[in-house]
Amino acid sequence: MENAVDANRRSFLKKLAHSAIALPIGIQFSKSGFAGSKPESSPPPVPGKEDLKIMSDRPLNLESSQHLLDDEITPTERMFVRNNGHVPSISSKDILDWRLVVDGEVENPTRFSMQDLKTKFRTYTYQLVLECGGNGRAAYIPQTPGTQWTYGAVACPLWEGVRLKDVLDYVKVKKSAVYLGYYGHDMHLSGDPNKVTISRGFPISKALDEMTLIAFGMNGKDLSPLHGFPARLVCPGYPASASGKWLKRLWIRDRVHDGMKMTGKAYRVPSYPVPPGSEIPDKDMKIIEEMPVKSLITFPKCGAHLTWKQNQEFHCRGFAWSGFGEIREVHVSYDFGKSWIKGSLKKARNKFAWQRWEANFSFPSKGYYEIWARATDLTGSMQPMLVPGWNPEGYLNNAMPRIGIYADA
Ligand SMILES: Nc1nc2c(c(=O)[nH]1)N[C@H]1C(S)=C(S)[C@@H](COP(=O)(O)O)O[C@H]1N2
Ligand SMILES: [Mo]
Repeated sequence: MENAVDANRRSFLKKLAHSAIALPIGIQFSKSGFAGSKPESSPPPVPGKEDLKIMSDRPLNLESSQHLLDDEITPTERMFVRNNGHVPSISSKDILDWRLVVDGEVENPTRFSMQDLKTKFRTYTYQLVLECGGNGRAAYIPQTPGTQWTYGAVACPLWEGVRLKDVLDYVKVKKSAVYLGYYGHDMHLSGDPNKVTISRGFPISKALDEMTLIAFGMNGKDLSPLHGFPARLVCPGYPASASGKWLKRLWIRDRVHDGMKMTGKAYRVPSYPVPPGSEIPDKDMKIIEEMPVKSLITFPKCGAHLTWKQNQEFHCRGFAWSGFGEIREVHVSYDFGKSWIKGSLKKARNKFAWQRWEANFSFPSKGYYEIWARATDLTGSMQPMLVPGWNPEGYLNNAMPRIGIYADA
């Protein structure tokens, strides 16, 4: 007869079996290392984001997961949330008073109302990937500080807004302009109104790129309060930290912006490979710009049970993207990389949108399989099988995604 200890042990071993695919790359589980305060015993789900995992509640950070990201266009309910401070309370009543200041190295510093943005400039709608620079951080060994994201800090919704370039042309950027820095309305976690939560930016050349937007809409609606209402930057291809939310000011600088979280270890990586766990002198750190090639397996769901028959075709699919442009090919393996099947790949809706990949294959026998996917972009850069170069804050993990499934006879 089985006693309680045996039963416990059995369930422990069962859990371990599930985690076997997870642990080497830290995929499903993350135990510690939250950037913010850990939620105390399962906090209530966040309205409109019920399916997402609460990674911390102060600041509020919500993670999606591979199978939830199966839509071509990510629904707002399934888009991750990453905050560094408190979500400001700006409602549609405040929109008449809201202004966006654009100043610094420009001929005509201007305060734009929402009406100005919408009437002075043409509106564009693009589907653009937004991925947190720390997506996949949970897999780094030794563990690094920050939210322990696994796969789900990425999304590809539709963004509606004006080109930042058109706004900058209007205010006439001076020759001395080097960089753009943003400021938002969110309050520092300490509650001190004089402290800046985050103020990042990007080179002026990226600001003048025709795909960089000041967005006021997402998926056909006004931006939601969590995603930056009334206006945010969308700087595609760069870590999402460049895409400032709840905008209040865009400051054109004559030097590399040195705002909050632009310096030190924040969103910076060593400029040469370093051994795991090392200390890197500040002068050897560089700002992350283009995000590396990456993919997701969005179907089937990790852990799914499928019915196996001889020669039966199985279907799997996902998305692939790269900050360097188009994806060239995606391959899939179910035998730990011994053999690879080339998937089919759709064109992107526009530059910097993710691309759908699909693959069909049959398993040689019933059993448990790990499915891996690997994307290669047009520059020839391919996703590594294992976690790439360690860095102090655990950015840029673009290792191949993996899921485990059961093919049951
Ligand atoms: N004002 C402001 N903008 C911000 C942040 C923030 O904390 N405050 N977080 C940044 C980071 S680190 C990320 S990953 C993205 C997340 O965007 P999302 O919450 O809409 O998914 O917003 C960026 N823009
Ligand atoms: Mo981020």
